Amino acid sequence: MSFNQEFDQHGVWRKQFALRLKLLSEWLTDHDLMESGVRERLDQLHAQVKNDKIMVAFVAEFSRGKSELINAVFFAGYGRRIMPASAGRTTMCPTELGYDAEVPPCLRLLPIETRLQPQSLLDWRNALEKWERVDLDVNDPKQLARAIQKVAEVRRVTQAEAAALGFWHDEVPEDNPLPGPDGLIEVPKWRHALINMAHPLLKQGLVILDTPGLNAIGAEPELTVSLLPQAHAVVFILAADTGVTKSDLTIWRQHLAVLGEGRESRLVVLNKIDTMWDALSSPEQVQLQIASQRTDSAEILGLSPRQVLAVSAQKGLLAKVHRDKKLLAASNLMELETALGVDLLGQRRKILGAAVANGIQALRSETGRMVHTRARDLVEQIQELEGLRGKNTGVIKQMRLRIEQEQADFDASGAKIQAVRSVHLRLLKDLFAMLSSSHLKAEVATLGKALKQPGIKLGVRRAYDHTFDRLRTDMGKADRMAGDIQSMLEGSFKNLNAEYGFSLQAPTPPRLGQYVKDLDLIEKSHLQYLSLGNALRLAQPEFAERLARALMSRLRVVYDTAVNEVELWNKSAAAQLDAQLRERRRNFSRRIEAVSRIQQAAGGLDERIRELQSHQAELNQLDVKLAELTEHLLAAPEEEPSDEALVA
Ligand SMILES: Nc1nc2c(ncn2[C@@H]2O[C@H](COP(=O)(O)OP(=O)(O)OP(=O)(O)O)[C@@H](O)[C@H]2O)c(=O)[nH]1
Ligand SMILES: [Mg+2]
Repeated sequence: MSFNQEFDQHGVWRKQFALRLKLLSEWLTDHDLMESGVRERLDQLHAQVKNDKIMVAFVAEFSRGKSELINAVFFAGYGRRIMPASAGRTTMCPTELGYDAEVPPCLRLLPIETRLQPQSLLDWRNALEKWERVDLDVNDPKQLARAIQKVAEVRRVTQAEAAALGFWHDEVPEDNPLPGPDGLIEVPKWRHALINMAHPLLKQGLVILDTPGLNAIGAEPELTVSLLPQAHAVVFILAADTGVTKSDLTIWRQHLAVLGEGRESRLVVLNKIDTMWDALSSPEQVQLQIASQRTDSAEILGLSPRQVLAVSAQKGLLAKVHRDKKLLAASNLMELETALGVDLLGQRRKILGAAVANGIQALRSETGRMVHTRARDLVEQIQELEGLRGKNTGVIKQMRLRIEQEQADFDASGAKIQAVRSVHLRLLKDLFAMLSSSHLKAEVATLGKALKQPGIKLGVRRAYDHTFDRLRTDMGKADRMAGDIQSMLEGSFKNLNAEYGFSLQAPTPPRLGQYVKDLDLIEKSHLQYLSLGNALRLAQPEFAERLARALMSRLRVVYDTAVNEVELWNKSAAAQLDAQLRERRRNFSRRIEAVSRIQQAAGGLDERIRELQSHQAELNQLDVKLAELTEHLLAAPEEEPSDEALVA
């Protein structure tokens, strides 16, 4: 299956999931099952599936064909090049293509001069109105391509300006760009570009990241440090005519080799195989040559030849535009699309599917618990009323008094339940403090100071190691704290269940230990900037400052995610207590009401029992329906009867 098809299917599933979730929530509301914990869970599931983005980044030395490959895979439908692709350096700034329904189609550009200001790229993303904006007409491919051409714009500046912007380093002359005859230096005009357009794949949550040849942007740590590690897949591109050059290898080692150890998938593409199509050689000879380039490249990168896909982006684009099947087959582009579709999307779907299945499981048990509480209350009420058959008014009055006494006792013991809640909150406060941004800031402060010291930064590496060790230790501590809270919840819930016949169950605790792995990954991906080879660059205050900021924003994401997880756990526990209290109170008033009706009318007893029995039958059906609706949520889109049929 091609990437496009696979992605479409993923999109269909997500759309149907949202619809099914909506039906389920309506059904829950109709049947009075929409407690706050349940609502919370539903909202979370909805957001999880709706906001799921898949980022594919294209990375390579300049002119290897990143932009051309993006054109061929994603934009051939426009019948022309959309991303500028030409000889020499073309894409000058990282360019992100995605879709946000809230804004009209447009291209947003962040001027390169913003590098002189302290804000991080993440800060700028939260102030999109400050970016330069160009409206896009997606129905006019020519206008579209012309507008996007802007990502190739450059400015000419003095050497001093170039240095301030991070494009000139006196200490590493071999990396510096060549000045023009007038001594001026060409630098990108923009720091970052965001394209918002309603392309079908982007609409379904695909985000494409085109990058400039990495040598040109090595000075922007935020790309390599925060954007690339966040990508779900990175496509690394080589050119068949050059093989693996020294600079290809540098990029691979510095930016991609480390990524593979994370969750992301990597794909290596040997592009421009058409340059080896030689009329004087037989097709077999050409194939052999391509195969040997593949083997050589794979060997240098330390991969198996299977992991290197040989394609021609340019011929693939041409073939798609002209609907030339033979050329398309020769370009091998579809094989790459399959790899992207199966590996990347398949994996992503599995991860999302598993996360969603967990959420649904929790939802099912939370609502199931409510249904069971009600069922048990009904059984007890029926028994209570059965016991009244043939009894005189005195006994009935007695019973009413007893229920009222029980109710009063229960209200009085509210303090006990309150006590559980307050112990829980107190423990949580410590845990939240451990994960707070002020705590994180304090932990990172020493490292920040080491990075800010002027000149060559001695001791940075040590501060770095220590900081990460401490963060890991603290995260481990937080994990144990969460474990303690969970034990406390389990214990008190058990007591309350025994004492009041509740069916409380401690919710699944957050697994904070898993964030230690994220910390490891962040540590590893920044390490290269602290190497001896980078000491001179690190000596520059702007670079060190940017590095510190990029590091902090990555760490913050980890901590924010952890806090969210703890919050959800807390809310689920609190909501359960609330729900059980409410159900119990409702139960008392129902019992009292039943007895008063019987007191008023002699025949009321049988009638009331029959009423309760029919409630019982309804409740059973409710349970069956609930199982059906939740199971249905996870079903693949094609294997289902129409949704209307299910909400009868
Ligand atoms: N013959 C041939 N040329 C290709 C192929 N793919 C790309 N090119 C050409 O190579 C040149 C560079 O392609 P781009 O897509 O601009 O390369 P890039 O990697 O995006 O380069 P930068 O944006 O500068 O980082 C262009 O002239 C493309 O037309 C291919 O498969 N075969
Ligand atoms: Mg490009």
